[in-house]
Amino acid sequence: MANIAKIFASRAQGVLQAAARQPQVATRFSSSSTNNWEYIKTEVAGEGKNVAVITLNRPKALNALCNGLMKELSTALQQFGKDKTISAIVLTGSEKAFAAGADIKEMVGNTYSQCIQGNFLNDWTEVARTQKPIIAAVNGYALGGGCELAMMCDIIYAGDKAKFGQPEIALGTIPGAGGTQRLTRVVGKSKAMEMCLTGNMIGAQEAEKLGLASKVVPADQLLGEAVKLGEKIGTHSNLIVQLCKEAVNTAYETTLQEGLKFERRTFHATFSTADRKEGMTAFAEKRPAKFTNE
Ligand code: CO8
Repeated sequence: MANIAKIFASRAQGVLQAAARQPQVATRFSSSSTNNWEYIKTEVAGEGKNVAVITLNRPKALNALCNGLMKELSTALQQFGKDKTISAIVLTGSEKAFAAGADIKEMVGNTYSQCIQGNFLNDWTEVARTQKPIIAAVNGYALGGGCELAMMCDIIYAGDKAKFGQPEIALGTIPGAGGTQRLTRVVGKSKAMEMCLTGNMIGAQEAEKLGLASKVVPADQLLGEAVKLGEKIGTHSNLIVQLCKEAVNTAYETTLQEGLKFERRTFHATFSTADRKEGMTAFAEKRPAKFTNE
């Protein structure tokens, strides 16, 4: 919220100046009915109010991902997923911590049979299931489940003081929500092994160099840049963006040949949409496209 307030303040200093240096971000509270969140905050940002911002809000525990928080996050994602006015979702935390991992104190007494029978982790899959693009805006610590949560998102923007790590090994356990799998696919075996076996953290610049984060920005500009990215994605057809996201994700799930086949068929499928026709017609007529998400 503090970051959003800063963005508001800079807009008030002068619209032209803000346009040149800062993303133009307006916020309003979501019109969804379930807004009595305990562990998160939800807002809608951007000039067109089409970018949802979900802020993890458990500052005293560095946004440790307790069951209650993960349930709320899933609910918010489902609500924004169904909201036709929302084009992209930004997931963020505080300046000190995106999330310092699963809640260790909550997990400490768990037994194997409780994990199995309680379907432990079930509430962690919603981020990866969401059809709309999700941008993780990571300031501070993204550790353990926090790093895994960021990796479930589609794009990671990092504040310049962000720290990523999989420190589960020091707790006598291993990553359980993608740390040994997604991290390895992104940074390769040697670096993933080093991070998972030592628990050592890497900084934002290294994360960018390794392809874990796509951009590093000064911490106080992170949320604005992430919203700006969501707005840029939102200028395109939401329908085609979803198809494109699905095609890129398929690269992680299948062989190259199968992935290329899926991509080709999806490309062909865009020719059944009004937005493909509008996009190409608008180009030929030298005018901006007006997409209808049909
Ligand atoms: N769980 C619970 N509480 C936490 C967590 C956490 N992961 N991280 C921090 N906190 C709490 C601290 O206990 C402390 O609470 P209190 O004030 O009541 O003592 C408060 O947050 C502030 O933390 P610190 O005082 O430790 O702050 P520092 O600035 O000194 O240190 C660190 C910051 C380095 C981030 C430190 O807090 C730390 O090492 N945290 C734990 C990091 C970690 O090990 N994460 C991995 C957790 S295991 C995991 O994520 C497994 C994922 C598996 C899949 C998901 C399953 C659900």
